[in-house]
Amino acid sequence: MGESIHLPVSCNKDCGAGCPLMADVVEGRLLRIRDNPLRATHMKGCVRGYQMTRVVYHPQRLSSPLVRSGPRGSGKFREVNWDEALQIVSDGLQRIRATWGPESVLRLGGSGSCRGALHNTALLTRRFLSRFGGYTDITGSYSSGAESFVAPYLFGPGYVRRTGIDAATLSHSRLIVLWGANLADTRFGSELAPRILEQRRRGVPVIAIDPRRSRTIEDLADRWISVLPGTDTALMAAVLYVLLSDDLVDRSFISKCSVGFEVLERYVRGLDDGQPKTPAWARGICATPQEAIVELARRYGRIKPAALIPGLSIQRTIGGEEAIRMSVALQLATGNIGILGGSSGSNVWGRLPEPRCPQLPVPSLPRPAQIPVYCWPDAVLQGKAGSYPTDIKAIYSVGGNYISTGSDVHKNIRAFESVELAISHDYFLTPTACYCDVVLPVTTYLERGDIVYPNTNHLLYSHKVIEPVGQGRNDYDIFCQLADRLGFGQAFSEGRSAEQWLEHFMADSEIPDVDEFRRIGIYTGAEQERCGLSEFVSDPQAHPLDTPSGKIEIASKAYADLGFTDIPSWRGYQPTLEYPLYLITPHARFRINSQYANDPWFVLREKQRLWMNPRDAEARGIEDQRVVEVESPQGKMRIPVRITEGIMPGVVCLLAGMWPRIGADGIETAGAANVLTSTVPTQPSQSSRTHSVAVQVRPA
Ligand SMILES: Nc1nc2c(c(=O)[nH]1)N[C@H]1C(S)=C(S)[C@@H](COP(=O)(O)OP(=O)(O)OC[C@H]3O[C@@H](n4cnc5c(=O)[nH]c(N)nc54)[C@H](O)[C@@H]3O)O[C@H]1N2
Ligand SMILES: Nc1nc2c(c(=O)[nH]1)N[C@H]1C(S)=C(S)[C@@H](COP(=O)(O)OP(=O)(O)OC[C@H]3O[C@@H](n4cnc5c(=O)[nH]c(N)nc54)[C@H](O)[C@@H]3O)O[C@H]1N2
Ligand SMILES: [Mo]
Repeated sequence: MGESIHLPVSCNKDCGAGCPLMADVVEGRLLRIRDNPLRATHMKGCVRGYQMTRVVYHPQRLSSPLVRSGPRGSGKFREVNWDEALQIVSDGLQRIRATWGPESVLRLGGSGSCRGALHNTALLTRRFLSRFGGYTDITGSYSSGAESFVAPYLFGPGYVRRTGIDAATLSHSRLIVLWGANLADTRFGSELAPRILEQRRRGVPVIAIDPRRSRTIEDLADRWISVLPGTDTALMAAVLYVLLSDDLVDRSFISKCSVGFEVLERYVRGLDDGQPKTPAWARGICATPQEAIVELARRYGRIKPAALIPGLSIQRTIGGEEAIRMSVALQLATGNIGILGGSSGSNVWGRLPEPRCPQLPVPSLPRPAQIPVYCWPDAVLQGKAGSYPTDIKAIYSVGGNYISTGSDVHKNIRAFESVELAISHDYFLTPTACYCDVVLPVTTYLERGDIVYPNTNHLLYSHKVIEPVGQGRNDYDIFCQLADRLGFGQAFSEGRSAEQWLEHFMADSEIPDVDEFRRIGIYTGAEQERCGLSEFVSDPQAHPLDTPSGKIEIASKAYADLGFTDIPSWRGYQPTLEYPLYLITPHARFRINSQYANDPWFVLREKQRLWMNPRDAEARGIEDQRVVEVESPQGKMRIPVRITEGIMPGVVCLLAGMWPRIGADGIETAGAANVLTSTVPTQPSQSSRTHSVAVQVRPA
């Protein structure tokens, strides 16, 4: 037996988890990833972390820099050495800057490595392009664009460090409502699902509201309430109607902590529009049975404290802004904000401050031009003529696979085809990399050290446990080498190696014993039961919010000035006669966005199928496992169907993240959901609406 080492690591991925893991390495080869034995008992990793060995030693992993040798998208590349690749990139960038100005370079990506202090794909690219002289950046997020947009109107700009809960506080909850949250799969921290399961075992009711029977409903919840996608605001309004009629609202809490509730009450009672938002009204919109709405409202109104945890799904819909605002109104009406076991704000991402430890700084100047991420292909294709701030001539994509993960794959491809230069850093030749001119192979998190922020009151240390595979280099080192060639090497690196940056961050952190931190891999902040807004709720006068009123703004004048109602109100999205089915595209258990979609081990565990209710299948003469044609205004797909009662009638489901495979006839056959989705965003946030898609399905 050769030398064997065991070192703490942490996935640097976008499931909000940042799990404390342990890597077992023998003779320089990664053998296994398991939970860090020194973690707190409720922290648990998942299959995507444990199986990372498959990614590290994947037969398709890029081993050398690539330069395109055929048409974009053909997948034809020649291998070149690093010197040549870096020279081509720096010459290309210089030419673009000289001809069109630096802002003609668009930064894309960011989800690849997103929790690290240094090896953070978004921060590194921003820092590099700032030093380059400027660029066009993407703003908002695919994940939570609508939620982040409305939160300041509700809680003030300071919401970022004020709202949110620690998973441990759920041990005080006597009811848990998972509203469009599939935490068994999507996680949002290593502790949330284990904590909910523990409560469930103690007899705490767990209700899940979802158009489909997700794994959360199988494993964590004891009650499934179905709802048509994008109609949660109407369902919530009806819950509020029952709370008001049964006198289950906490009037003194409401007046102490908020403004505008009386305007919302008029809306819910239908005093101005003549339409009370009754369960019968909601059933007509949501297809949720009336009894289920009444039962939900009575349980939520009577059992205290109750944690209502919205998933991000409810806001990736047309009108998703209002679903988030209405979910805050429900938490407020029942007095569940700012109390242990309740919920505090309306997000599953922990937003309370992490322990202090700096990360790679991004210069504030020059300020990049900005485009909403959800509309990036429109900005590329239309430029200034389409009222976007810049004309894009080059794309620099680091840690993203936006041809697959952006909505409207066909449009994304046209956008990449339209630019003069496209560069990608990745460890696979993704569909996006296939449309680039130069692809630079990078390391995975196991091949470099980093500090990871898990979005809880912890910091994690992730060691470099193996040498880079093939010729892979760290994004940081690639940018240093490019910056040297472009003449701003010192400004980019400040003379520090990657290791020296980490030491610099830790020296400036609250971690008392850095050696201990590296050894254990976990630093635990003192308070593990933090509850956002608790100070405010205990004394709103002494601890006002930074909203105009100092309180939670259920009616917001500033929001109304955008051309929408001051209170949350239902504005819906409904399928058409031509495209009569709602399509949802949730996140897959065995993928993280589009990652792992190129490995049969993961793909075979969750075969890509179109979920369809027997009623819809029968109406179309479709049999189980048969190939069907799915069509939206954006594209067509052929895919086998899975007929199941696990999805409600009128709705079909395709898990997100497959890499598109488009035939000569233009039809997609891998089940890549985004050939069907549209880049027309939800407003006013200009954000993602990947759960508001209308399609038709026929036998193929
Ligand atoms: N395993 C895994 N975990 C992940 C990710 C991943 O790809 N894989 N991605 C990570 C990222 S980047 C993000 S942003 C988050 C995403 O987190 P979420 O947005 O919360 O995840 P989704 O899977 O889109 O949706 C959650 C559940 O809501 C249901 N749903 C869909 N539409 C609606 C609706 O209109 N109303 C209601 N009530 N329910 C609806 C879906 O069926 C699903 O079961 O997950 C993170 N975690
Ligand atoms: N239909 C539909 N589409 C969706 C969603 C949906 O729910 N439905 N969800 C949306 C959401 S919430 C999100 S966040 C986006 C995510 O979309 P993306 O940001 O494109 O995320 P990933 O697919 O995870 O792609 C990350 C890429 O980075 C690479 N990578 C990983 N680590 C590193 C690294 O250290 N360095 C470099 N250079 N590369 C690295 C991976 O190999 C992978 O190719 O997708 C969105 N797309
Ligand atoms: Mo996301």
